[in-house]
Amino acid sequence: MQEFFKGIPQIRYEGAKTTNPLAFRFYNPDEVIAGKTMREQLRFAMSYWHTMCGDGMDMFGRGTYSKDFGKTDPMEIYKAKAYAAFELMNKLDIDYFCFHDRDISPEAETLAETNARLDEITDLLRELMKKNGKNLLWGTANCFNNPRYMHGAGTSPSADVFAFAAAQIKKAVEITTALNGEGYVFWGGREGYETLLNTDMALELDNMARLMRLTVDYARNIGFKGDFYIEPKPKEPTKHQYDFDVSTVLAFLRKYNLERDFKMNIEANHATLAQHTFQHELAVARINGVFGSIDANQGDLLIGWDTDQFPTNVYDTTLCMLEVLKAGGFTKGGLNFDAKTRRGSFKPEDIFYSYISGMDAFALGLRMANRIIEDGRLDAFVESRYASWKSGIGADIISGRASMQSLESYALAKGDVMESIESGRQEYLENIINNIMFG
Ligand code: XLS
Ligand code: NI
Ligand code: NI
Repeated sequence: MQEFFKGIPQIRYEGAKTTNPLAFRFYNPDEVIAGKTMREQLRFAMSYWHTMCGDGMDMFGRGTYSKDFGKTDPMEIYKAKAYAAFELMNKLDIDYFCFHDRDISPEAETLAETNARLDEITDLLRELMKKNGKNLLWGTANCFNNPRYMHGAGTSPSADVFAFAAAQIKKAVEITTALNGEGYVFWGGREGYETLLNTDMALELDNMARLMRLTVDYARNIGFKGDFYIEPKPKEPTKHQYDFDVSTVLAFLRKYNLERDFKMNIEANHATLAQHTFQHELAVARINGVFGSIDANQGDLLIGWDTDQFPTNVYDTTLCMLEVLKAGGFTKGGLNFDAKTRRGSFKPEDIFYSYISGMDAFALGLRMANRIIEDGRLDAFVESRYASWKSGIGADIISGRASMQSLESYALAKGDVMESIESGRQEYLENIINNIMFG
C-alpha cells in the first residue's frame, strides 16, 4: 500500500512536557474526562474539502501545494485522496470525517456521469471505512461552486436550478445514508442575496424551506437515521446569507415548521463574522434545544472573512466545551475541523502540525471546562445572582400568580429597588477563570 505522508509516524499522547512536535500534549484519547473518554467527548472529524482538496489558493495567487497525490487522471486523483484521507485519519487517531459530494469525487459533464463517479468512490469509501474503523460524521452537497448556482441553489430565481439542486442533494443524501452518516448538513453556500433590487426575498425563503422539507421527507423515507443540521453564516459568499446566525435560523425553522427536523452546526468563525462570540451561538442553540454539531476553527478578528484557521485559542475552546458539556455532550455531532493550513504552511507535515494543534487546543478546552464545572464557583455565582426568582415576588412572577396590579403594589410599597441590586462582578469572574485555568 502506498504511503502518502512519508516520515509521519503514528501521533500519540506524550503529555504536556514533551518536545516532540509530532505528539499530542493534551489529547489523550482514552482518558476519561467528565464521565466519557476524550475520544467520545470530542468526536473529532477531518474535513475532506480543506484537508484533501484545499491547495492554498487565495484571491491573489494560485495554490502553493498540490493535493493530486502524484496522479493525473481525475478519478485516480480522487481515489488517491481517499487512501490518503484514511492514512491521515489513522495517523492522527481521528474517528470521523465530513465531506461535500464534490470533495470526494469530481464533477463530470452530465449529472448522470457525475453520479456514476460518486457511486464508484462511495464504494471505495465504504470499504476503507470498514477496514479502518472510521465513520462519517456528516455529508453535504456543494451547491455553491458550479456557475449554475451563481444566484443560489434552493433560492435561485430559476426553477430549473432549484430542480438541479434537488437532484444533487437527493444523491448526496443517498450516499450519506449508504455510508451510515450520522448527520447531513445544509450550509446555504449562495442562499442569500447581493441586492434587494432584483430579489424576491419572500419567495426565495419559501423555496429554501420547500427544499429542506423535500430533503428531510425523502431522507427519512430511504432510511436516513442521522441528524439534519443547518450551519449559520451571516455573509460570504453573498453579501447577506439567509442563515445569518442561530437566532435567525431558529425563526426560519419555526416559521416553516422545520424546528423538529433540524439542529445547528455551529462554526466558530461564522459566529464572529456575525459579531457574536462562539460561546453566544452555542448558548443560543443549547437553550433552544437545537445544539447539534460544531465546525471547529477560528477566525482572525481583524479580518472580515472566513479565514478557517485551526483553533488554538484556549479561552475559546474552553468556553465552547463548557457549552457542549452543559448541553449534555454531543449525541450525533462532533468537532469537525473546518480549517485549513495557511497558504505559507505548504509542507505535508504542516497538515499534521495543524491538526495536532487544533486537537490539543480542544482537548485542553475540555479539561479546562471540566475544571470550571468541578470548581463550581462560576455556577454558584450565577445561581445566587438569580436567587430573587426562587421565592417571594420572583416566584410569584414565574408561577403566573403576579399581575400588573400586584407588581405595581409591590413596587409602590418598596418605593425603590436599588438596594436589592448586586454587582455583576465581571472582572472577579474573569480572574476566577484564569485562576482555574492556570492555577
Ligand atoms: C463555509 C462553510 C462550509 C460548510 C460546509 O463557510 O463553513 O465549509 O461547513 O458546506
Ligand atoms: Ni463550516
Ligand atoms: Ni465556514
